[in-house]
Amino acid sequence: MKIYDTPGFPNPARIRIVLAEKGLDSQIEFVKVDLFAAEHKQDAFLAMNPAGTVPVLELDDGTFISEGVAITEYLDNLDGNPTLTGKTPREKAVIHMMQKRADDQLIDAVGIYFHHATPGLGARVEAYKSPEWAHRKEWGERHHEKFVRGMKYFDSALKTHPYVAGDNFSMADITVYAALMHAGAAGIAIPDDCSALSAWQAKMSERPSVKNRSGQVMELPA
Ligand SMILES: N[C@@H](CCC(=O)N[C@@H](CS)C(=O)NCC(=O)O)C(=O)O
Repeated sequence: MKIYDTPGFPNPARIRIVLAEKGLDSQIEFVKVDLFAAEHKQDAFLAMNPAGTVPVLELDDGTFISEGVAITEYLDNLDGNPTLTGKTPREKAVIHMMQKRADDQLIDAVGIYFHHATPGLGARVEAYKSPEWAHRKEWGERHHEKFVRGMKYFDSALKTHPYVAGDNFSMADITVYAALMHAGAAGIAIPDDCSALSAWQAKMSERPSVKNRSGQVMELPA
């Protein structure tokens, strides 16, 4: 199997954490995609993922799978013992519900803020912002507000149970963690009153699948 991704970026980080959780790292060949050079917007990449985003998983039979949830479902079920996406109908439903909230309120929101209200990946990749920059910036700022509301929601959820989807670690935790990682790189901090979210983030940082990613930090153009 191959993963096309960019080390240090938040959505690729989700899958790298999944691979570590499942002990699958050694079965993967990583192919680096240069986001700053807009490699993900070229025809060769768009043929693998028309959305033009990383990560993409390529199976040995040539099938391309994009979208973090789909890739996670595939990798988690390979060994017949899903530990991240739920075993029972109830577990699966709750994990997917929280995952969707984490996507919508956090990781997608911070991404929209980053791409529309900040220089994002730089002029070459973000050229589509022009000439409506002011309008798009407001759109981005609204998603900053949405992201902050999302952090408060997840803080309240984590006040009543240890992990995002309940008593067990799941892909929803990985998504929230990656979203906070992106927020940190974009200059958004966890609000002081979100103590449960901060404590959970500190606990997540100590998890081997997360901790061992040292050196993979999102680097933005100066
Ligand atoms: N919903 C997608 C989101 C992927 C995504 O937005 N990836 C970012 C990197 S963290 C990307 O490729 N951004 C480049 C761009 O939007 O131009 C997923 O789950 O994989």
